[in-house]
Amino acid sequence: MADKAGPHSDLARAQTALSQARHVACLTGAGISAASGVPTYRGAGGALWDGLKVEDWASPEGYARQPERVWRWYSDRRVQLGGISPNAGHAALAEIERRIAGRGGTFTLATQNIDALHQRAGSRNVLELHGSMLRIRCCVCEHARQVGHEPIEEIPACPQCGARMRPAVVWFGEMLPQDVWTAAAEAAAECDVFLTVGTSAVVYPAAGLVEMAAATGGTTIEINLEPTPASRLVDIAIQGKADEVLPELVSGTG
Ligand code: BJW
Ligand code: ZN
Repeated sequence: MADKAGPHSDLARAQTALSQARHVACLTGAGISAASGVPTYRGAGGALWDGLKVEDWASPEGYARQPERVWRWYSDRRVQLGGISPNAGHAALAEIERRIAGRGGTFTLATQNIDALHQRAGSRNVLELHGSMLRIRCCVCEHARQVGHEPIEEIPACPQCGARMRPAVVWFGEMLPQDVWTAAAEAAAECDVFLTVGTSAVVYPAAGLVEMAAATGGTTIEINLEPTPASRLVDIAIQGKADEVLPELVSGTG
């Protein structure tokens, strides 16, 4: 749990930095959704699906090899997502955005998560670095559409070109959406405070956002259950659960 002992604790320093900040950027990962019941990929509480690592499934090669199995995996996850809710960590980030926007600043939330829980908690300026489980797109042409939480048993064919549809997420070896990445990189480079929350900080280019923020002089704060490669880069590393630490951070922030 975070050291809450006094005015010089990590939490107090983070609260002070956030109170004074005008431009705040945040990177989130699977750990922020853990308290909602979404399994993480790695680290404490990390999950394997059917005994396989995420790298085995989440790639264009994995989909080409076993399309039905990978499609079903995403369909099951989408259905599960319909039964869960954002947690206090998501709510706290939405509250930070309201406060910063209320005093004329900017808050940019770059998330690696594909679960749309930040938007459901009320966050507005969300950049989905790795896409969304609630969208599917054609493997060949530009066609894409939103989907809900109902199961889709069969892989649909693209209504425009007939090719196979796929989840509109970013798999290993694929580029992030260019406009989304550019906006996230700019926010990281220009912010006064950068928060990295619940990410193992091993998947690039997203993990590079912490390095960008650290290099340009903003105060960098990590919130994670355990140390990560980002821990040695940041000014303040708070060990604890995102759904507990973030509300505490907000409660002491103007
Ligand atoms: C809590 C908590 C609580 C728990 N409170 N904390 C070397 C070799 C091979 C490849 C590469 C390489 N170097 C770089 C690459 C490229 C690769 C990469 O980074 N690989 C590394 C694994 C080595 N990156 C890519 O391929 C990316 N594209 C790219 O680089 O394009 C350029 C390029 C193109 C062609 C060739 C080469 C380069 C794309 C990456 C796409 C990642 N996609 C996934 C799957 C999404 C779809 C799906 O979910 O199905 O995105 S992988 C998976 O990892 C998912 C996540 O967004 C991502 C990051 O994970 P995250 O969010 O950090 O979660 P975890 O589980 O790792 O960590 C959770 C953390 O929370 C832990 O630290 C816990 O302790 C903590 N925690 N509970 C607070 N309650
Ligand atoms: Zn198509």
